[in-house]
Amino acid sequence: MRILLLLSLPFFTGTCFANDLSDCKVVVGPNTVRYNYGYTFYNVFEVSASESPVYLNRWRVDYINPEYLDKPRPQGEKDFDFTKSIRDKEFNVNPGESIRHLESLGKFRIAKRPVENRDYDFAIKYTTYYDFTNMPLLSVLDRSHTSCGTYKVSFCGDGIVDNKYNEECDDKNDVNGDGCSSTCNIEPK
Ligand SMILES: [Ca+2]
Ligand SMILES: [Ca+2]
Repeated sequence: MRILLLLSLPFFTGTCFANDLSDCKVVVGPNTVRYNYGYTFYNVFEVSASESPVYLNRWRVDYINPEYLDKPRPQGEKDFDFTKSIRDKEFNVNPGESIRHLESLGKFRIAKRPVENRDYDFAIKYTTYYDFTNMPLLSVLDRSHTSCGTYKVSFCGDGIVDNKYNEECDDKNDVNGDGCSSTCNIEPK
């Protein structure tokens, strides 16, 4: 019941997060995603075997370059929520466990093609807040943990032949009739 009450609180707001990866304790990626495809994004929370059990009670998600993501917002303004797995475990992660605890509510469509080559095009930053109510003596430990996923957007016209998405060629343009079509298929000469 206590946890349900905590969840009904408004989202944590007011802290200005850095618009880079400097506050990420863990960075995963860059993973490749495809322009105009839809994806579910999630974060895995791990507690090493040598740590104490962790009780989670709040979270926030921030973005770097959010314009790359067309978010469905299926439940009001919420993009993410705790998963059923972590709810079933009453928001408790035991030592040695790894759990998908935060997940997007629906698929986000990749809505933009990058115009220049960077280390990553967008990032999702997950911060989870610990609840030390049951272990007050441990509350001197770091209360939050930010882990970040970085992503690069692949598309027809980026100059990279991506076999995974059935590209036969990529001549860095979306023009037909020059040997490589606008859908990255080889054209007969
Ligand atoms: Ca390509
Ligand atoms: Ca072409």
